[in-house]
Amino acid sequence: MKLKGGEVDAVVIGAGFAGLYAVYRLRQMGLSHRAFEQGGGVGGTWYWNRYPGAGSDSESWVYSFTFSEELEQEWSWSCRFPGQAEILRYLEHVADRFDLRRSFDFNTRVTGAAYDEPSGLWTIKTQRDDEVRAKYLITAVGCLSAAQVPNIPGLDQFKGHWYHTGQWPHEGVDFTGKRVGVIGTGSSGIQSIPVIAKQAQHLTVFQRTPNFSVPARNATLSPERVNQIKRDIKKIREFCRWSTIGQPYDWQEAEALKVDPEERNQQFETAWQKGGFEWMFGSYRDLLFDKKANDMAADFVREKIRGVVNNPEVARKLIPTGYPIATKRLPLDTDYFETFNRDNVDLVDLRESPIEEVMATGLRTRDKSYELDAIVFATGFDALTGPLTRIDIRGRDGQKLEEKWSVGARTYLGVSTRGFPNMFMITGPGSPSVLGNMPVSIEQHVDWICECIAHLQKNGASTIEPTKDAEEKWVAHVQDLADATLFPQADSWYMGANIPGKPRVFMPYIGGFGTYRKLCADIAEKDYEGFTIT
Ligand code: N01
Repeated sequence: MKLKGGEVDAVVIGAGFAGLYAVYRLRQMGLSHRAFEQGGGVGGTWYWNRYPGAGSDSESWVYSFTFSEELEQEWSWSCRFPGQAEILRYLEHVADRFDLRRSFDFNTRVTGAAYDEPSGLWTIKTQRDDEVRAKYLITAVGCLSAAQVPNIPGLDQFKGHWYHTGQWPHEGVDFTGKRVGVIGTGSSGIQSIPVIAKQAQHLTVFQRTPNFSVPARNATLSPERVNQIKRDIKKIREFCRWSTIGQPYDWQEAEALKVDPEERNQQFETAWQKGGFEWMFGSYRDLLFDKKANDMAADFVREKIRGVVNNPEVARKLIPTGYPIATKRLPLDTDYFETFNRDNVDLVDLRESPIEEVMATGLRTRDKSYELDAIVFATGFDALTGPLTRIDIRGRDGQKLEEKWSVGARTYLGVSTRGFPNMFMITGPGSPSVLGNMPVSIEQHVDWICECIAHLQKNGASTIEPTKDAEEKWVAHVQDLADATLFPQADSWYMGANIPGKPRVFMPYIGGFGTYRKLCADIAEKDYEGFTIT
């Protein structure tokens, strides 16, 4: 098919890690493209999430691109877990170094994309009334980009300022002398609470579900350590690619239930002192499969919380119960539990006394009113499906993606969905995505998608889309894998449980990054088995 004027081969939506790399690859392939980004610059997650304390939970040297050896060697990270500003600087550097910005229209939100059967093209519309036609639609919209502010009566009457962590003002917020309320104790709350507490006159934390958290133990990297990482980086990266969660460590062979208690405690303690996700995901392989094993890890953390928090009543409220550890996304923290020992910090347990309304001067729970100058919503996102269904995407016969997924996301490999030909989702639902180190998932998806497009172009193919059978089997497989773990036991955003009315379905693929990578490669090798190519 020959493209006419005003048409491009591909449209990319988003300028985070995924969109930047997609544009880089499309350019290398000599395909015409346009890219749209609703923010005023590159960065995606790191453009929007500027709340105090925001930063990566993956080690800096693996939370970055691998596609350019020069880039890898030139860029030096300052610390183990870089903050938002440093990651954004990195992504801006990547955009400049590879001259990627000129492909993007910034401040331009894609409002809709519709597939036109006769021409085999997508028409993409933006809020600035652009209309572009493209053979391929590549969504790089992120998994956690659709911010969720709960519908609490009275918010419009509030006389102070309120913020969502995922849409933080670029000029920053000064909480000095202010009475602040933070709602939510997920990763964003747990990162921001200790920092806000140090600045605000008073902080009230409104907690619905207590969370487990592991110390990050962030530290600056010495020049020697930076050099050593750069020397070893190829090996480290290769390990990440084939590991379970895209990190430079993996489950141990040993099982918590089979080692003696002293050895187990010693292992937990040593890893705790080291900090980071490795405490959980470099530990015993049965922790996420066997409730008894999981309880051992959970009890270890509960004991740590008791040991840190001075007031036993506050400790009781902070101690998570009722769901297995790490089945809600495990946060890393810097002095989170210690923060509740401060004189200017109070904890409100919303399970005992739920929020009833926002007043002009603060918040009222069932039992008490709290005077506040500012409210921070650390209340999360409509994860994985939200960023896609908030765009009016229509496939064959005008079918809306939102309608197709009203019973839960249905995809093949998390990269495509039947009825939406030539639409590729980078880290879509049904792929490993959020279950590990995002840049690893993103690069694998972009590479696979671009090789698939190259295959279609080479063979003069018009469309690709999954067969009904392949999609059904994939959805069932993703579910079976999740059901074999403890994950479905938690009301998590992985399950869609944080969004009222969202179907309760475990969304990511939990079979491991390496296994998934191999599966995708095999499918491509077998002439894109499970897809119909016309
Ligand atoms: O959101 P969350 P997040 N009333 O959904 C509570 C990534 N991330 O922005 O548990 C009262 O985890 C809710 O309570 P409950 C990471 O993948 C990464 O913190 O539903 N409370 C919960 O406590 C992460 O998992 C990084 O009962 C309400 C909190 O708000 C994901 O983003 C940093 C409520 C939401 O927690 C999302 O994290 C930050 C209501 N109506 C985020 N509604 C790093 O890599 C919700 N809550 C460092």
